[in-house]
Formats: sequence, structure tokens, C-alpha cells
Amino acid sequence: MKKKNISLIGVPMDLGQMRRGVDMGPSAIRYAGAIQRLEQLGHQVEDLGDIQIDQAESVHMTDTNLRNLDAVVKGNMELADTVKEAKDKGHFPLILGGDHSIAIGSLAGIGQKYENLGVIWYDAHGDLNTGDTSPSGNIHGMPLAVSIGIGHSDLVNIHEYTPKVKPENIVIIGARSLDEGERELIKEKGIRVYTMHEIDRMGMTKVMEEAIQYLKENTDGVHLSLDLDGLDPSDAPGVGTPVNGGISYRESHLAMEMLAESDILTSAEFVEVNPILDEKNKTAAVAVALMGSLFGEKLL
Ligand code: B3U
Ligand code: MN
Ligand code: MN
Repeated sequence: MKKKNISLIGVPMDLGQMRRGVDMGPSAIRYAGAIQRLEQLGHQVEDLGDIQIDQAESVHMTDTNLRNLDAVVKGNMELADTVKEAKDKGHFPLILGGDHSIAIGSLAGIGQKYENLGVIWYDAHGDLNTGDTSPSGNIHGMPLAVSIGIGHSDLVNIHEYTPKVKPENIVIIGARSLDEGERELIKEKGIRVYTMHEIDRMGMTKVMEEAIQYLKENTDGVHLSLDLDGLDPSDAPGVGTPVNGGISYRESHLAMEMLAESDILTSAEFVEVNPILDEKNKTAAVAVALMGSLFGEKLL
């Protein structure tokens, strides 16, 4: 793969859900050796530090079904600015979460640079809820809906354009927990989804071959949004909403290696690492190992 100028951006966001600790994700991933791993592969890494996020204790609830809406909007606006600046320099933004609500800012910053941005959403969940369909009010269950232009206007209109990505340019991989409203949206918008059923049936090789070929033919840049809960909880226990029956560590490495080979990615994020729920920083270490494969590490 081509050597990249990577801009690393930490987002200690925990306001998109209710469990504390996911705000420590960026430092856990740095501690697990992310920067060294990328530099060893020959990439240039510029660590931009962390985006400022309000402390949960000082955030006041507004009168909506969206928990911590204003503070989530604020953090994502700053993230979108930083991501956009990195893209303007021709860098590869690599964003470390934080809960998955940060994908709203990531995609807002990236989306305006492409006519046809593609997105790989590697996740146990669809993250396609709105304030009306959400069972929890947690914004980390909404970022994909927001990015296709559906949801609260304060979220949808960050950087004053919408949608950030077209539904037909999205590929969801690893889904096994979808709410009713999410299923309806997937059908209505024709979003491509490889659930665990397809992964079991076709194998990860075929899934990734199809996904990569589709995105190569139809998009002009691809963002990987990797939620660690896409992996099985036995491999990635440090996440807020684990769902059994997930993608294995090995299948995930294969997926990352195939993405590296294709060299289609133009940005990526790793989210939902929660060190408080983890076993000795195992999940952050998994994230870094997967980053290695994603950025061109080979066994031989
Ligand atoms: N779909 C549920 C649960 C959930 C979504 N994303 C995560 N959990 N990590 C919701 O609350 O929207
Ligand atoms: Mn998610
Ligand atoms: Mn998830």
C-alpha cells in the first residue's frame, strides 16, 4: 500500500450513551502502541491530540429524546473542523473514539471532499435510529441515520450540508442487533448489509471481495467506521453494548488485510473502546492490531 500521512485525532466522547469509561478510549489505544505500530509500517503520523468534550457531570439535558444533544453537537462540530483541516492537507484522518456518535463529526468533515463517499460500517448494530425510533435516546445508536440526512436537524446540519453520504454508498458488516425502525430504514433506502448470517454463509473473504468491488466501482473515497462491538465479545470485551455471535479476531484481521490490499480507504475510525469494561486493555490492543493489518502489516 502507498505510505500515508496520517492525522491521528482522539475524541474522548462518552455523551452518546450512558456508560462512563469510553471517554478513555483514545488514551487506551495510544497506550497500546498505535503510533509506533503505524510508524513502523513507514507511515508519517501527526498526533493532533484530543478534541475537547464536555464532562458528563456538567452537561444539562435539553428537552428532546436525544441524550446530551447540545454537547454531542458541540463536540462533533469541533471534530468536523479538525477532520476537514486534515483532509485539506491531503492527510488520512484516523479518528479514535469515544462512542460511535463521533462518526457524525467524522463524516461531516470528510463528506464535503467527495462526490460519492463510501462508508464501511463494521458494527453489531445498524446505528440507524432517530429520536423517534430509538429505544434508548442514545445518540451513538443514530450516527448512520444522521449521516444520510435523517434525524435531529442540529445533528444532520453540521457543516451546513446534508446528506454526508448517500445510502447506496454504505456497506454494513457484522450486524446482529437491529431495531424495528432500523430494519425499515435499511429496506426503504436499500442499504447493503452483510449480517452475521451472510458472514457465516459466504465467509469473510467473499463478503469483503463483494464489498470492496462494489465500493471501488461506485465511490471516490471510502471511510471505515469500525465499532469494536462488531467483533465477538470474547475477542473485544471492553465495549458498552456487547452482542454475542460476532465477527472473530481472525475474520477481522482478514477484512483489514483485504482493505489494505485494495488501498481504497481514505479515512478510518475505531470507536467504542471502553477501558473500564475491558480486560487489561485487551480491546485497545485488538484495535491496534487491526490497525496494523489495515495499514499494511504482513506476516511474511
Ligand atoms: N440500537 C440500540 C443499541 C445500540 C446501538 N448502538 C449501540 N447500541 N452501541 C440503540 O440504543 O439505538
Ligand atoms: Mn456503533
Ligand atoms: Mn455497535
